[in-house]
Amino acid sequence: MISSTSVPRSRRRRARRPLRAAVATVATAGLAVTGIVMFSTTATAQADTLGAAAEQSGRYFGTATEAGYWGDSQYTSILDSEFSSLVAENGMKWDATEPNPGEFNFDGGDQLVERAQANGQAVRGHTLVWHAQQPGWTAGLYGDDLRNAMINHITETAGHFAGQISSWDVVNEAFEEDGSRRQSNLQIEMGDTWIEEAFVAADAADPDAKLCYNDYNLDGINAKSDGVYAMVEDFLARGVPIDCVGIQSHLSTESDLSTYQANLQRFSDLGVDVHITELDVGGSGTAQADVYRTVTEACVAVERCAGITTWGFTDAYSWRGDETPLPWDANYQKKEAYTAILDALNAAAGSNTGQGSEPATAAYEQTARRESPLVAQLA
Ligand code: G2I
Repeated sequence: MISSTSVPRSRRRRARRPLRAAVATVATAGLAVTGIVMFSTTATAQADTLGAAAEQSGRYFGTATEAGYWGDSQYTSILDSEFSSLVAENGMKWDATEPNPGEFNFDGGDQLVERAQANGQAVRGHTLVWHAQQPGWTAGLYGDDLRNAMINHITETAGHFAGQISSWDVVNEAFEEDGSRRQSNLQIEMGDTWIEEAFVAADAADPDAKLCYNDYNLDGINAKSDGVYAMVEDFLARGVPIDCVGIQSHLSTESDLSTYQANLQRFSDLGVDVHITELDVGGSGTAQADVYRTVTEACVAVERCAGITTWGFTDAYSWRGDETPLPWDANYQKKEAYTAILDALNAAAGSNTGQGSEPATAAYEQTARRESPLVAQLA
C-alpha cells in the first residue's frame, strides 16, 4: 500500500485558492465579528456565486469556455464572476495545439490562462491524449512513431503550461462501455501500456499538476467504471502517477443516479481525487434542477470530490444546446438548476475536501519513477 505520509512530490503545487472567494470569506467573517450578522449562530455563509459557494467547503466550481465566446459582455460578466475554475472547451486539445508535427500553437490555451489568472481562477487542462480531435497527421503514424508523437505532444504541451494547471485530463475516453479498452489508434498501435506512458510523460512535464483519467458514463457503479477502477487500482499499486478521475457527467433527467455518489466514494476510498468535469443535464425545470442538486450533493458529500465543472454555462453556447442542458438559459437568465446548485453548495459550507490532499502516488517519486525505463527514456 502506498502511504500518504511518504515523501510528498514536493514540487506539486496545491490548487490555487480563488481570489474572489477568499475575499468574500474574509468579508463575511468581518461582519460576523462585528455582530452585524445576527440571524445565524453557526456563521454559515450564504455565498451568492457558484465559485464562492463551493469555496466554503474547499472546492471549486468551474466552466468550460473558449475565447471565441468572449466578445459578448453578458457572457463574460458571468464567466468572470461566477466561476473559480476554467477549462478550454477545445483550445488545449491535440488538433488545436499541434496542427502539424512538432509545430505548436498554444494561443487559445494561453488566452484562457491569462483570463483565468486575471480573475483569480484556477485552470483545468483538457486534454492531452484522446482518440478524437487528433490532428490529421497522426492518422498516418504507426507503432513507435505514434508513441513518440504522443510523448512529444505531452512533453511540449504539459511543459508549456507547467505551473498554471491545477489538474490535467491526461487521457480522455479510453474505455468502452463494457469496461474494456477502446480499440482506438492509440490502443491498437501502442498496446495496453499507452495510458501509463502518457501519465509518466505528463508527470515529468508538469510535476505540479494533478493528473486525471477522464471519461463519460462513469455516473454510477457499472461495467465501464469498474474497468476504470481496476486500471486506477493497478496504477496505484505499481506507482504509475495518477491523482484523479474525471467523471464527465453528461446527463439528462432520465439518468439513473442511484449509485452516483457511491461511485465517487469508491474512487475516493481507493486513494484518488474525483472531479466532476463536464456536467450538463438535458431537460428543464424542476426535473433538471433535481439532477444538478443530486450531483452537487454527491460531490460535497465525498471528501475527495475536488470540484465541479459544467460544460459551458449558457444554453446559447452548448454542444447539446437543443437539449437546454446548462444552468443559464440562452438569454443568460438563471434557471431553477442554478439555484439548486447554489443551495447545495451553500449547505455544505465547512465540510472537508480532498483537493488539497497529497497526491496518492507520493511514493512514486522515490520508487517507480527512478526505476522506470519509461522515465529513463524521457530523461
Ligand atoms: O462531446 C462533448 C465532450 C465530451 N467529452 C470530451 C469533450 O472534449 C467534448 O467536448 C466537445 C466540445 O464541446 C465540442 O465543441 O468536443 C467536441 C469534439 O468532439 C467539440 O466539437 C467540435 C466540433 O464537432 C467541430 O466541428 C469543431 O471544429 O468543436 C470543434 C472545434 O470548435
